Amino acid sequence: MSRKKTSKGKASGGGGGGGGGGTPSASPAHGAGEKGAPSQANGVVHPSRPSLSNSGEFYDVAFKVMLVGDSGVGKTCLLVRFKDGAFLAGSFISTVGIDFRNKVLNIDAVKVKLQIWDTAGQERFRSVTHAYYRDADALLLLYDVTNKASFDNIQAWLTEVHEFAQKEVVLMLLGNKADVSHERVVKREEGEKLAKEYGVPFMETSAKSGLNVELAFTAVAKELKHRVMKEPNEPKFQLQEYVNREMKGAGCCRS
Ligand SMILES: Nc1nc2c(ncn2[C@@H]2O[C@H](COP(=O)(O)OP(=O)(O)OP(=O)(O)O)[C@@H](O)[C@H]2O)c(=O)[nH]1
Ligand SMILES: [Mg+2]
Repeated sequence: MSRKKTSKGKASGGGGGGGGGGTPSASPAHGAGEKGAPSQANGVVHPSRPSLSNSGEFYDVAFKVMLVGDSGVGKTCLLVRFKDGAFLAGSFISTVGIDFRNKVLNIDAVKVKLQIWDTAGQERFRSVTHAYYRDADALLLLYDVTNKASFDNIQAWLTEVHEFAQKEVVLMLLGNKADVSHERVVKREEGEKLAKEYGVPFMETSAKSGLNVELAFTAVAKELKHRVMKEPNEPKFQLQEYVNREMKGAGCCRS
């Protein structure tokens, strides 16, 4: 594919097709503004239609990434940490409906725009979020290592993913709040075991300390970029191997 520099919004491919990679397995994100302001109709919150933005950075390819998981696991905090490098401490404000933020990463000299959709974990918004799965190129499925129920619900989340997402969606399981030690109820090994059972890459993260946050999004961006820009003889990108290598290199979290 050509790697024409494209300003924000111009690689727009309505309905998840066109532009960017142009393959169904890696449909680029729709062209969009920097921040989606949700609108409300009949009590149901919908994001505004993606709009063109002139304030944009340039990018080569764009993808949609969705954050899913129970309410309170830290989806919004993870996104804020990644986007702004800050932690939302204090009282918990549960997300209403769905919202997105854009971030451009430089992956092997290619500018990859991630349009990251932050979904509400609360049950009452489930039907709203289902509608967005189909266009997602990647899903980050979170649980909270201090909340056993959020871990037990991963199976149900995976069932939803298989029902509503594209077959080729890039999936990653994240055990968030790894900074908490005294209240931890899910061991890292349990997360690893579950991930292995379902064949999905896994790592623990902390939106509070920043542990592995950048790595999680970078790994997904690398996988997606590889899918659309792989040279014919280049081997397939191994997401879990990359993550393991990077975590070891940082000496951060594997005993
Ligand atoms: N210690 C710690 N607390 C965290 C971390 N991530 C989030 N929290 C806290 O967990 C609570 C919930 O975080 P949110 O990011 O709002 O959770 P959410 O998954 O977006 O929840 P919904 O929007 O309801 O789906 C907040 O009080 C955060 O401060 C983390 O990595 N470590
Ligand atoms: Mg939230």
